[in-house]
Amino acid sequence: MSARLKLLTLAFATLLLVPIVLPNVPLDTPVRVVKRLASRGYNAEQEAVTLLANSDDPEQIIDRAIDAAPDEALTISVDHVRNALTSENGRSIDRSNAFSDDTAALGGADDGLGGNEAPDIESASPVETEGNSATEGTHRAEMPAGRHRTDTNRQIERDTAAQTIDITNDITGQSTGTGVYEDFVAVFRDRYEQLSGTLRSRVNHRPTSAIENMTGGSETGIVGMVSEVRSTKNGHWLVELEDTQGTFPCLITRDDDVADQVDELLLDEVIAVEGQLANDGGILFTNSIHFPDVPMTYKPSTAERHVRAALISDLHVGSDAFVEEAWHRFADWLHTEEAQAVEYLLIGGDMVDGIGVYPGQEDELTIVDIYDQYRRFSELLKEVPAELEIVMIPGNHDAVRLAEPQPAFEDDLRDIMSVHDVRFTGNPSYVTLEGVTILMYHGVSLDEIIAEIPNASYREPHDAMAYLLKKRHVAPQFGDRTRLAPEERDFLIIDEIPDVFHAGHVHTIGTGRYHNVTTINSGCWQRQTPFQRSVDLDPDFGFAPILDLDTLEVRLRKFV
Ligand code: D5M
Ligand code: FE
Ligand code: ZN
Repeated sequence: MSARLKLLTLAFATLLLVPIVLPNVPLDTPVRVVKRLASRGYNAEQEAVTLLANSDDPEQIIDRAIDAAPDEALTISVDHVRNALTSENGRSIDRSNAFSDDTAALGGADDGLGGNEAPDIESASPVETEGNSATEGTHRAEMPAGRHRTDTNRQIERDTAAQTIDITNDITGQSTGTGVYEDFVAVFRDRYEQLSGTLRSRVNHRPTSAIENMTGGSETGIVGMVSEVRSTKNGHWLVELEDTQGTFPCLITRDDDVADQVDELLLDEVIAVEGQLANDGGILFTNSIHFPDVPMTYKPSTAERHVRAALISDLHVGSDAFVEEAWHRFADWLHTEEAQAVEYLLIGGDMVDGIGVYPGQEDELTIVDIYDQYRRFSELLKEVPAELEIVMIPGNHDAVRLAEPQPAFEDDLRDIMSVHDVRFTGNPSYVTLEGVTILMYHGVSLDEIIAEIPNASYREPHDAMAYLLKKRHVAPQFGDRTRLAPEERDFLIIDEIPDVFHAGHVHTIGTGRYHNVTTINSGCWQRQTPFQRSVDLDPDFGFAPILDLDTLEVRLRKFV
């Protein structure tokens, strides 16, 4: 058994199963109806919710509808409610409606969870893992099959008075770029100006135009953007640096310690070098490379009370590989006492699978209309407690512009997704929860980091994220994977040091610390797709990293 697996098993064995004691809440609004249904483990058709909310005694009708619903039903339908309303004893039910829309929506998808028999609450509690590495798939079978039902008539209460959210660096409504050449010049100039700031104070540097006139053999530094990295025929490295004055070649010799850092270099990132000019002055023999980086001494802020945030991403609703059962378990768990301190839910993009994202995608969709995908997503979001503060950024599968920075969802989609108290913001954004600043970024550039930097891997996505912190930019290399929309200023710079960096996109999970900044990649809610199988990408699905805002500890909870 691997060490990782052992840890998981141990965590599972020591999991505390707390009986839920919840106060009774009067029902009057659709939100309360949804909450109550969700706490009993049910989803409901929108029309059914309206009927229930408008009934004389919603509480009793809900109980009747649930009692009468077949065991396999996951969704309370309009018919269930009508039957509950019209039947004298509230027990008559049309069994032909046993299967809900959910079952149909899942189509041929098999999420490995088996049937829909409702187990008791304990056996379906999610596995909790501590530690900082990705998990293997082998323990998945340990979870009993079926829908987790919280069999209670009562709700847990969250005191939401202390919640505070502040959002900054949101491109939404501020986009000015038109994609012309001048815009690219402006955004690269801004990137250089901002990122060279801290580097300038750390090295004794000169502009490239001045270095050209210096005598051979002098010591100097350069702060520049990497415009080219190439190896020489002798196996040394030539790094071309560009500043506002011009470019200058820097040689890194093969056997020098500094050569190890060449592997980390990405085009378009801003670095500083120090070294000695060659005798003819035409090249810099490089002794050291400096990155904008996060200081090792960075002290993260923490919240003043025990409160938690669930950080998730990449649901891919509409995909036949979306793990709907795992989502229901997660939503149910949020209603339990164990999750009482979870007051925030951050969603890092790829809410839906989208349409036309890759060739042949239509064969892997159960919902082919983009609006229907968001409607379904919104139904699923209704299952989480209404008191949660929810923040969402878009990802590359979402219906916003693909180029980064991505603005938040537009009004038509906001209307669909505005359940509970949702805030929509751009990708990337800084989201400060009770003093803890979380940088949310979907993560498309991680594909580039993993492709370019030999030490970065899909297995340790949190370590790949650390390179972005080191470069102080969420998408350093402007290339074919990362599309950039030039704006007046570079919204992709990590100008403020976050306390927590949350990304997704790569569909693997991991958490770590880089110079005291907590890095979290939140995995996904989608089983392996045929494409991922072809490139041997084994996704971690059905996880929710839970972040303690008072200690910055992260626990990975599994719902599959
Ligand atoms: O991306 C999920 C992960 O899979 C991410 O690491 C990119 C990779 N992926 C998925 N489809 C492709 C294609 N067509 N080319 C290259 N890489 C891909 P997601 O954003 O969820 O699709
Ligand atoms: Fe994704
Ligand atoms: Zn993505």
